[in-house]
Amino acid sequence: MPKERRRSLREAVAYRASPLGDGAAGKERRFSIEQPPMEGQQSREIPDESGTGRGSLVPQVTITAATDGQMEPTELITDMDEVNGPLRRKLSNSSISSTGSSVGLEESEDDILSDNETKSKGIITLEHLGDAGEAKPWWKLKTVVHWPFVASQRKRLSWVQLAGHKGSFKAAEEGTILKKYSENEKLCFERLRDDVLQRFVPAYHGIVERDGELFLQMSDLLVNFDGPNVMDCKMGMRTYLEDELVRAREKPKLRRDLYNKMLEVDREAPTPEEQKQQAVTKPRYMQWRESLSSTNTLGFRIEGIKKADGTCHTDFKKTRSREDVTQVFMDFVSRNGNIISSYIRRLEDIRQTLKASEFFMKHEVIGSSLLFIHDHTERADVWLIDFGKTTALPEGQILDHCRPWEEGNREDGYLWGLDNLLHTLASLNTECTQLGVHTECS
Ligand code: I3P
Repeated sequence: MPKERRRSLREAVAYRASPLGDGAAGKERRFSIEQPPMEGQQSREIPDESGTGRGSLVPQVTITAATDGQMEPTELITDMDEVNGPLRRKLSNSSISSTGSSVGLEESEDDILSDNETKSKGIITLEHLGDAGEAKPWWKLKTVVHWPFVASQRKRLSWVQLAGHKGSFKAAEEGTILKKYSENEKLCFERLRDDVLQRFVPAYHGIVERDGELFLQMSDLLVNFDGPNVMDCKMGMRTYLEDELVRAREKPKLRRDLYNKMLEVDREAPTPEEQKQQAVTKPRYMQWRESLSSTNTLGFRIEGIKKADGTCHTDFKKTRSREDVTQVFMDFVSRNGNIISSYIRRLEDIRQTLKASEFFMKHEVIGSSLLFIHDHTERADVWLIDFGKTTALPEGQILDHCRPWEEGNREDGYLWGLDNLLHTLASLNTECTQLGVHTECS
């Protein structure tokens, strides 16, 4: 059985179009939403570890599906002792010190993984709601409890995960998704609650348990789009933590799965020694990936694209030059000037907010993505996602996110990448180029 993979996961997003059908027999479930309690509902306070003393007031409804309800039982975690106790052993992520100065990504370098352990990319159909038009029990029940998402529920849902670890996401009630628990990501969500960046990150709804596993519940960013096109860009000039590098140096762990992934892209890439051992270390693989893609040259790389027509593209490992990246963006936005302008405005807003953000100043942001979403109505949005490897700096240290990285300075090149992203979009149509974009790093 493949070893369970954990840690930082790319955002999964729901896409309404493809059919789905099955689903586990959900007998009983409880759930949380950030709505004021409705009549007849109970509310429970979820303990808040952010230190702000603010817990979130969450209404709860207990639903018993009449027959073959399609949602799996989801248990809202209300007692952090549960998390810190038995469930902790099942956590899908490593622990991290509260200052972030030491990170324990215990399984990232731990052994040679089995060959069949792969990343999951592309369209994934999860157990989720059936066609409400067919009046499934789940749908009826929601009507009974005056569920707030009545109209949009009448659609079939399937999901697309553009990058990240297999099985990282589960469906949740309409408007939210469940992502495998990461202590680090949870801490980030809690800190972001009080930061100006909050409006650019998915709303965080707390921790839930399902089938003995913990998940972070967050808003589904695609919920207001009609046939969304989605692009995931991993930000920064570096995709591994300094800590990972140090640990790999102190105690190198060889990974056959990464060696095989390397071979898939370029049979000549491994050195003679690596060929002999049929394995590479993770930093070696990550650095090779960065140099092959635009991470090192532009400070971001394209990880995956899901188009409204249902096609999914994740093979951008060798998309490196500015020209290649520009071409991919051009296809993604179908040369639509309005969408390009909206993306530029949103990115400039994000840039300004990042500059003002205390959270951003005090964190090394590694492996985080910008998620671009637009649809045929020309609605376009960009969100900051995936904080599994975003790490707090030691007290007193700050980053400017523009300077080049030297080991020890923990710079991540996030703003430099964002500037390059802005230039790429601005170059897509003359009108935008004439307007110019405001950047500082590049
Ligand atoms: C993966 C990618 C992920 C990384 C993962 C790599 O490579 O770099 O970001 O996970 O490491 O295998 P690829 O994109 O080529 O599939 P983390 O960011 O969580 O480190 P992993 O195999 O140790 O999960």
